[in-house]
Amino acid sequence: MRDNKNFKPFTYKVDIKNEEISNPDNHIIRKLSSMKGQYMDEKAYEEMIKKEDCILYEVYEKFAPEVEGELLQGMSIVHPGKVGNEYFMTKGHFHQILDTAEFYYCVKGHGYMMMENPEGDWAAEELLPNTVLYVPGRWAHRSINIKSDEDLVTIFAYPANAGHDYATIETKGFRKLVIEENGKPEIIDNPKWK
Ligand code: S6P
Ligand code: ZN
Repeated sequence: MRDNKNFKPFTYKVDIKNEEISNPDNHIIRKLSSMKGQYMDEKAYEEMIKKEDCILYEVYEKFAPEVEGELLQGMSIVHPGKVGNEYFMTKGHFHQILDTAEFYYCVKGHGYMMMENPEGDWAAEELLPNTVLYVPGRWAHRSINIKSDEDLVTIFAYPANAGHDYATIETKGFRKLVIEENGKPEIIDNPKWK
């Protein structure tokens, strides 16, 4: 939808227990195979994918016209698990229109949002139920689930015309990674960061 002249107000229900929103317009399922080269331990990745191309995360979207001023919304669900000692996470992206922000509201689980901007700053904010996270424009963002037995579930909203730049992160990676060390999450430098 490129025009919002006939777009009407709407409501939808958020079902936290079943991790669903009512009448989603889209359901994205991202599997291990879509994350090639993104995890630090490539051997662990290859061994895991040989066994099963498992689901890492899912997104339910509510569309809005892709014009300035509208908001695209949805629910993001990162499943628990690790590749080697690195937690399951989203691909992560900059918005194509770099100066566009995003709102996140965590409803379930425990994790981090890893963020960085082209100016060289990075930030990792903890996500727990009822935490609201504001990702300012210019900041790439990736959700990371640090629980071993529960999904990380967030509600998000961002400008519907923002678009996604996945290529920058696919090539460079994030500066920092979140891994498990002695049973606890640790933020480390990404040895492959370019
Ligand atoms: C979109 C927003 C989220 C993510 C989702 C999956 O701008 O940040 O809907 O799309 O969490 O992450 P990714 O990096 O695969 O799009
Ligand atoms: Zn985003």
